[in-house]
Amino acid sequence: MDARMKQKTALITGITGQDGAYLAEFLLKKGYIVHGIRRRTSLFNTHRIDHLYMDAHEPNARLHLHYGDMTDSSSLMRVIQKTCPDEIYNLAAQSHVAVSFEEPEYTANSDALGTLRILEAVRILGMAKRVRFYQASTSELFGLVQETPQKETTPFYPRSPYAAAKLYAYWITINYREAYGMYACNGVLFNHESPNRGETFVTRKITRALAHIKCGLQECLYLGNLNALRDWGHARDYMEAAWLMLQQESPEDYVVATGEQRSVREFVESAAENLGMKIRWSGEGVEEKGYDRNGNCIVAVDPRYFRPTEVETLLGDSAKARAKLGWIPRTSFAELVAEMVKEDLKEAQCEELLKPHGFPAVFGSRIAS
Ligand code: NDP
Ligand code: GDR
Repeated sequence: MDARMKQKTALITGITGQDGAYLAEFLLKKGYIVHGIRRRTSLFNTHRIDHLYMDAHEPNARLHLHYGDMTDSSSLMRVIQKTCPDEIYNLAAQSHVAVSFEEPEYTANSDALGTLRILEAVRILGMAKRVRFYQASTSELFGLVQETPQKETTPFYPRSPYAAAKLYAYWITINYREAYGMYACNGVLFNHESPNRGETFVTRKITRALAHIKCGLQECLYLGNLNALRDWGHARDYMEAAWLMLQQESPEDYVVATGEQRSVREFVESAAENLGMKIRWSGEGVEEKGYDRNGNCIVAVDPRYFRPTEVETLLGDSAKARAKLGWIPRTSFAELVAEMVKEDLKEAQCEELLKPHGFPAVFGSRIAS
């Protein structure tokens, strides 16, 4: 820890998710005491932060977990009161866009009202003037894009129940800033990935499936819209930007993006290349297929993964974050894909060794594909 810095306390909602794990690691390295809210699940959900955890009986333990849920005001109030944080990072959400069409009401409850519950708890507890609040806002707010590239002033046009819920969360954060003088910021983050990415998001689904195909554990990867364009960065880099937003003199909202755009198809090609596989495409639309050197179909379109309303293209302009926060994305697209493929190949190779001995899949679920 920087000796001049008073030891700070942070509370992270969504600490068991991709971003929560990177942020917890980052803050612990900076000397913070880190509290995280986890929800009760029937299976362990802490694998992303296990490496950071020390038994609470250890005198040096600085990571503490508390049960709570974004849909349960009293649990949020209790944890905030007990931990008395300097900074709150609100990362918890039903974060899957496609799933939000299946569970729109739950998504609104956890993502929109959940944000309100945290802000209101801070206000009721009389902490509005001392707590700094970060809201995990999203490029999905731009949806049907009105301007390219998208920046802080670009109008929003949400295209899913998830994005509509996040729009409420975005504005309620600004409202608490203006109404109660809270230090509250929106980080409008474009897609960010890592080997810790959930297995049903497209990048991880691709790297995981191609590694399985390489090891003879799977035959074909089924995807939806191959033409969707995204601005993909690394989660580790983006959590540094989230922290920087809470270290400024005054609270503001920032777009965080790489400024580079690629299609889902290009992501598949790049991942395949890392595995020494060359893909030859043939057909169009729902008939499009990707073949390996031996003529086996290893990628196919399945319309079940199409969304009722799609976000076709996103490309961010993070000039403000670069100028005011001094933030830059450190990881290139090629490095991101290589890191994800490397980790998924390791897992697939383990599974390849275990399978002949009758052991079931040890990493993730087959349903995730
Ligand atoms: P993940 O889906 O990996 O993690 C979501 C986290 O929220 C998990 O810890 C999950 O718990 C928790 N959670 C979900 N519902 C609840 C609930 N009702 N109560 C308490 N906790 C809950 O998402 P990411 O880490 O990728 O994203 C973090 C945040 O950033 C999300 O808000 C997301 O919407 C937003 N975002 C993400 C971007 C990205 O590209 N990754 C881009 C822009 C915004 P559990 O582990 O038990 O499931
Ligand atoms: P997104 O991420 O919707 O941008 O939301 P996702 O990886 O799910 O989709 C990106 C694009 O790929 C297309 N796609 C597929 N997507 C999935 N999941 N599965 C498929 O098989 C598939 N085939 C094609 C999608 O249609 C889409 O266009 C992520 C989440 O992390 C949000 O929480 C976050 O707010 C935004 O990024 C920024």
